[in-house]
Amino acid sequence: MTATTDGSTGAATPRAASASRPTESVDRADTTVATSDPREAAAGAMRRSTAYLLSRQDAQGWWKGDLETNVTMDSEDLLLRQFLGIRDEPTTRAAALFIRGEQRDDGTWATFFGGPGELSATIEAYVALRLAGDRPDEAHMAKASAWIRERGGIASARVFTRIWLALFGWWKWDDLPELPPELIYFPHWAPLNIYDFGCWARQTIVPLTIVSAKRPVRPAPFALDELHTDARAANPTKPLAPVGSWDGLFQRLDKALHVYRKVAPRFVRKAAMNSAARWIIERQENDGCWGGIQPPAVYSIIALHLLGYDLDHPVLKAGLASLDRFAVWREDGARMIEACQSPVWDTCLATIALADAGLPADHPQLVKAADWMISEQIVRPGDWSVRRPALTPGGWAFEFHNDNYPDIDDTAEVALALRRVAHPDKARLENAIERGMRWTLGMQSKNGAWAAFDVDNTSPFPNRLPFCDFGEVIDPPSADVTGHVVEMLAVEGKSHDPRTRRGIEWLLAEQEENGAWFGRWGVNYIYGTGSVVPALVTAGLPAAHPAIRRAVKWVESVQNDDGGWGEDLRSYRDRGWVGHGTSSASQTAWALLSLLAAGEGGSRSAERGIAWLVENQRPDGSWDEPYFTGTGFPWDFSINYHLYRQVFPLTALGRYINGEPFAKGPAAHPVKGG
Ligand code: R03
Repeated sequence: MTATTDGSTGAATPRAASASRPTESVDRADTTVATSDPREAAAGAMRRSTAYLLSRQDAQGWWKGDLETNVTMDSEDLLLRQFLGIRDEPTTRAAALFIRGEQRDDGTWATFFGGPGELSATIEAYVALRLAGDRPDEAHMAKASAWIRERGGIASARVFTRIWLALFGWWKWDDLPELPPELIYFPHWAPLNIYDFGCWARQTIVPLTIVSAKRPVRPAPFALDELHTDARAANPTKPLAPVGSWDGLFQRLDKALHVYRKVAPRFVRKAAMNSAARWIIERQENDGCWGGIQPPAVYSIIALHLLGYDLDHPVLKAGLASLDRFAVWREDGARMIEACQSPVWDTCLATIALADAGLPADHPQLVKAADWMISEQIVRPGDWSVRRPALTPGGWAFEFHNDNYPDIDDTAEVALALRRVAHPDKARLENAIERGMRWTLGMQSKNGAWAAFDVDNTSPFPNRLPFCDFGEVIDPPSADVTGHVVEMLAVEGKSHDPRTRRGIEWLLAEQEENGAWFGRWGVNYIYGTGSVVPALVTAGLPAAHPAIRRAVKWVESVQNDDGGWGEDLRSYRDRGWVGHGTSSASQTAWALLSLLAAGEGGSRSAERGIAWLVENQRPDGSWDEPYFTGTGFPWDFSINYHLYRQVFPLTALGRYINGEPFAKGPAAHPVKGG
């Protein structure tokens, strides 16, 4: 279907299109690119990008770009070391170098490139620099502390920040929400049981129940008066919300829990903490980390240490060693902590990109990547099994080590990547894809869509807890993940399976008024739309379908004058930024993926987008991208995936030149100018 519709849409000639839009950058393209033929220029860019990406593969077959987030990671790392009594000078110096380098001119720290100063990040960074010996009266410190006080001081920071400060007596434990360890006893059908939380929140909350029960306070290495404001002036005791309201109910629940803490039978508490500890230890991964992400790892280490595990205990030793592997050392000696590592995700995306670029399916580097991905398939049950006890395992996780939490997004993309490789052991590859697909089908939520990690993780209660004031705490289905799954199912010949159809129906119902789809794990509507349009077309929706037409119209309507696309993180807060922002390589590529899948590869809009990629490529075949285009939690936590800027442009260039990967028949749009 792709091929037939393309014939007609590709008919608009570039000349005619450019005549109607006189201001565009045709001239610039002609002067900066070695050739005046846009297709030849694109092919050259594709070749350079292919060579660059091939050169970045690890000998074991994987790719991994840095996963850059913000200085809370580095600050908390120093606070953890301080708490455990293992903070050393070289580590402190290297972390402080990184943190100082991230400070903005106004004295604050942001949580993404170009973003506004953020209170909790600024407080954590300030405290970390004080640990490193920076004095409060130094200009950069005074500027930060003045700004913090202006914003209400520590009292106005998020719960996690205040927990870190409570560990040193800089904040009162009693002024934090209660997290009772008895939570571990709630059965999986009870409201607010740990399986009602998204897996990342669950893994974080269980150790924090122990910390919150123990309320440890280590001697503060210095006072922090400069970050406190008159608490009552800044935060006058707010009246509780009305009794009948949900907020009112949960506020009173928290008050009740503060009372319960004082009367809880000691043996119950102790047993609950031991159960929580067992739960944690059972979930430690082979490399010593927890869930492959920073928060569960640091809080699990603290919690177990508080229960008497000393730092030489194998569990803690491995845990601490795993944290060291989250450190990226930069050339200037600065040390950056990754929140998480993305090798599986990067490897499947790189494989897809290289296949799109026309690398032969049996290329040794693709076979090597496939081998590595197959070896990463998870064949044991995980926390997802609580809701799907009968489902056979077979998913992939995002990280090197996270066997307990495979995710549906990675599983769909790995299956799509494996499908592109001609592996000498065909049966092994087919078996891996088949298992991954079965697992994915089993993880469909009851609304017909797919979430990242769990099934039907949509309880309204977790979000109501006063504790939950940062990020997302549940894992409901999203359009971007569902798009990836539908594409994978379609490629595997399941377009007409009723389960795929339900996913498609859900996607069609989920399309926004403007024609776009929301981006839960990437910024933002450009990402969501770039996932859904190729999926729907691969599943057989004609490019002329009204939903596809509306999406194309939207994508074209938000193209920047320079030919690229960008969408600012503020789009998560402010409708005015939806689809708008400085052009970036990954977002330009996502917009192009929508257009190309919709048969618009011959359009003037697509051509200008391709020209943007060509013009902005560096001589070594790579792109630069300061903008954070990955989403951990909309607005609250953003990610700059350092490989996004390479893999997505290569996929877009490849599909522009070679056509859609799964289109039947000839290249998806006719070669022009020939
Ligand atoms: C892109 C698609 C694949 N995708 C997986 C993406 C994983 C992204 C990294 C996850 O890293 C995390 C960082 C976190 N921070 N804080 C939390 C957290 C979770 C994951 C967090 C927030 C609230 C609670 C608990 C933890 Br409650 C920094 C599907």
